[in-house]
Amino acid sequence: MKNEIEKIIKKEVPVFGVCSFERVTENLINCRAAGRLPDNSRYVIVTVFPYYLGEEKYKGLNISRYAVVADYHRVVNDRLNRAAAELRALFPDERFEVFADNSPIPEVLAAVNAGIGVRGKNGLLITEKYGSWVFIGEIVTTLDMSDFVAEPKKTECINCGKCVSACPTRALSGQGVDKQRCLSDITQRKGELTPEQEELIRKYNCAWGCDICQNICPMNTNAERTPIEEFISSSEPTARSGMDIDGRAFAWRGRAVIERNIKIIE
Ligand code: B12
Repeated sequence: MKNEIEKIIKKEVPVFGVCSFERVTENLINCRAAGRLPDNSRYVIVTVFPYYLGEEKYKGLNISRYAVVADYHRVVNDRLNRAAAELRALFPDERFEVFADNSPIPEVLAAVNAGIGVRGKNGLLITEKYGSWVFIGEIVTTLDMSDFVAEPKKTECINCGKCVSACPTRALSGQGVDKQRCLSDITQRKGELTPEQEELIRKYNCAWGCDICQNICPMNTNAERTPIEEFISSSEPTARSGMDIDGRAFAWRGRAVIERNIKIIE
């Protein structure tokens, strides 16, 4: 049965691991999606979707790399929903709930506990093969998956501190991210920005998100390119005024925010 489960998941996603639900219960994120958590959740099947495309695909870049590819919320949900449907057919008495980003699961913590990678000082998951250029999604289940659980060998990065020093807003302390300071968060805020915030967006030429702490990371140097077809076939490194935002990672925030930022950098 273990092989069959593995085959179903691997058909949709190149890397996965399993951590017990207990490992994340103390840190669950309070959100609406938490209502979908099964009462007797036992395991989290944590999956990662690489998105690095190779440097040549980032010419003219004015958004962060994760927003260059098709909206990962759709890609991850579509693929994991397919896997969950097959798992439900195999185990009709068990529950399989799919989450990605908009999730009560602290995804980096779950991925580290599932042995998929280490946590960087920038708070992000860093995998051996794809670096930190990965999205995380998960299937929470009531199925006994104890056979899949393996203790992580390593949980923390090489600790060089380059991300902490490179962050222009000093959002990184080494313990995690200060959301209020993080430039990625600033680019996503609604309404008017302060002149200092506008200057940051202009200086780093980023209309959406921020990759400074990942670009500097030595553990990202040899990251492999994504094998995910939906990401390879749909990349667009430049955001322009009046563009079609449907299917892009910033669409959920509405047109006004991305248009405001484009105006700042143009
Ligand atoms: C809210 C959010 C943001 C906010 C706030 C970030 C934050 N960490 O608070 C903002 C808008 C700033 C943001 C920015 C980004 N985000 Co974001 N974000 C999230 C989201 C939705 C929730 C994060 C959260 O609130 N976690 C809970 C808090 C309490 O976690 P924490 O502060 O890290 O605290 C934990 C640690 O301190 C940990 N801890 C302490 N010591 C140790 C030691 C070890 C060894 C371990 C394992 C843990 C640990 O315990 C705490 C509880 O888990 C997650 C998706 C999810 N559901 O997890 C995506 C997510 C973390 N984001 C993601 C991405 C891609 C980004 C950006 C790179 C996007 C960009 N290019 O602009 C940036 C990166 C900025 C950065 N350095 O974090 C990815 C990360 C993928 C990866 N490789 O790790 C996620 C997982 C989404 C996804 N599904 O792929 N994000």
